[in-house]
Amino acid sequence: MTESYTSEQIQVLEGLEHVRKRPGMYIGSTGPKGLHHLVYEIVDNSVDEALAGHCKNIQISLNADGSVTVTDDGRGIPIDKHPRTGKSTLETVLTVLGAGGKFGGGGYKVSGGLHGVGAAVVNGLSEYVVATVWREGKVHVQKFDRGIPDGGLVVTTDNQKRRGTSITFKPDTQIFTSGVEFEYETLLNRFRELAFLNAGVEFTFTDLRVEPHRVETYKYDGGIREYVAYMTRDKTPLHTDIIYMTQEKDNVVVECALQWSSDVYNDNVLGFANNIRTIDGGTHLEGLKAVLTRTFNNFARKANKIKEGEKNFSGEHVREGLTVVISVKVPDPEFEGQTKTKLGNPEVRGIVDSCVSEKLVEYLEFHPDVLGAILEKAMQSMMAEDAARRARELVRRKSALEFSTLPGKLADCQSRDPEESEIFLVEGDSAGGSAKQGRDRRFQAILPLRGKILNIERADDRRIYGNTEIQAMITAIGLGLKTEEFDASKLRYNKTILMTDADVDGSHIRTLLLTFFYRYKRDLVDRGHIYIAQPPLYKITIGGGRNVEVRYCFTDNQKDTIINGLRENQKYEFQRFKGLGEMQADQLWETTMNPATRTLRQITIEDAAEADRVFNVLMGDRVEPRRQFIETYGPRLNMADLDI
Ligand code: 0RA
Repeated sequence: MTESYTSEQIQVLEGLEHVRKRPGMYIGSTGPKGLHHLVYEIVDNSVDEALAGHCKNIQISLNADGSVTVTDDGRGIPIDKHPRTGKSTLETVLTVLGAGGKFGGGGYKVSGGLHGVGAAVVNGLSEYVVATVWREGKVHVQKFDRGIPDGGLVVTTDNQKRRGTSITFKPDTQIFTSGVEFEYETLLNRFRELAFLNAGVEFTFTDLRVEPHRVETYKYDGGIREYVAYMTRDKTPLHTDIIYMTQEKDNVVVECALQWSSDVYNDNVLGFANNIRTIDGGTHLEGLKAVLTRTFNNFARKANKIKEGEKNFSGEHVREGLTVVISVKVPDPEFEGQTKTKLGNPEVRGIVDSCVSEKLVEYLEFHPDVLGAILEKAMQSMMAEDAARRARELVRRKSALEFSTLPGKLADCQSRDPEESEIFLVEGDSAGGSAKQGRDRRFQAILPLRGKILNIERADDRRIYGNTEIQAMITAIGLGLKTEEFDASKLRYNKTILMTDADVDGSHIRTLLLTFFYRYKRDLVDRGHIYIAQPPLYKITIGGGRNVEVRYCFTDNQKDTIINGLRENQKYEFQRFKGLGEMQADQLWETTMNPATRTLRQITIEDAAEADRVFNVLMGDRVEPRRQFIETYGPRLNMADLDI
């Protein structure tokens, strides 16, 4: 093409070079998190278009060649000449850092924290990008090679006259050196969340890498109301309607859905700012908590349920049994904290307070029965607290001693740096033995768990702390008491890895453990410290003598593919692992424990909530959901195993 570079082109090249040199600065890491982040980045642009009211459908597909395609039916990224760069807006958005955030003007960008770095960053970190825009009866296509335009816009007529944008990108293996494999479940969870948060927008997610292709579609016309309904679907409601409000004030949109359940004794508060889950809280949650506490105390005083001289409800009393989703959209969000998941904008506190207050008071005045039921629950919570405190104090004095020493059966690692250390929770002594032999003792600890883990729901605090298995976990991991706030600096390992057999019993134990973590220290799950090890199901030994080749399979599909791919008459031996205990130490290391070769599944809060739900359904008092569950999934769980 041309001879010399313009200053704009030089800036573009320098920008992309910096992105490729320091990807962590833009996407956090080049590990799986950063890799998945690329998809969110592109999807967020389409979500912005949906928030602006121009797009209803977003399709995401994982393609067979490892690329991802995100297609929407919005207005299409403009292809006219951009005033600053002299290139099309499309090319500008894909090559100029920070250009994406500016286009469109107004509206709410889903940008914040690590998000919002824009399509140019994804382009810079991709082996190739193909951008397609359908607009004004034409199809416009442009390709990019590691961020650099590979030719100009190619324009053809579009007989279908469709509208929209499609971006295909293939993450660059030169950048993502630890792997470029997307995990369907991880992405699916995020798309479900986005579907709940953006009422009426349909997300279709297809995996073209597997046969048969997998497709899931999410669309919730009820938005966060359906989110709350989904989370409380197996609980007993204290009131039938989900209380919902949405209001805009000073350009901040507040949306909130609440429901109390009678058979729940903690709270479940999910906060979002610009579609980002704010696990570290922030001003929107402070505003919400303040208004709830104040409102119910005012009503309780007015109804003389709390009399003069008596103390107020605390926030915890009022929120007992509450499931709430609050989602705010802020024009200029400030995200704070190490993980950028805490909303900082001070003005949001008051805006949430006044928006929620107005509608909540109105709702409660019109629904005195709901008000009465919530006040009654708060009252019981307050009374229960006094009794619980006395029990806890007893336990605390006793446990201070017991908790000070590490459990005897813990095979600890040598490292004292939690950042690099991990602990495997292994069921049974024989598996524990293999794990101890197979591990790298420098940074891997093993805690064998024997017997059935306590059903924490029915147990009071004294029994929890008295259970040796649970006590061992609490002390080894460094969880502290249930009522203490999560303290990351006390954690002894950055990763807690559940290593159970790949069978039904293994999955029972996993459900119990996840439920334990979910209820005892939800922060541990929320902050991504819990993982599940993936042991292989089969070993196939192909050939013999010097040319022997060993393949491990983690799914039936993999096994079938390998066996079907063998040459005729090729000899092979086939072994099915019935449990971890059957594996030799070196096999266990190689397939399941060695960080270089293993696959770990990081547990999300949705996974843990699902475990909690399964647990509730199977153990809870309500017969109907249990019957339905067993009809759907078959009587796979043997209740007798569960020590309840
Ligand atoms: C700004 C203006 C216009 C479209 C978009 C942004 C847009 C961006 C993306 C990114 C992914 N999908 C998108 N869809 C639309 C168009 C303004 C106009 O047509 O007048």
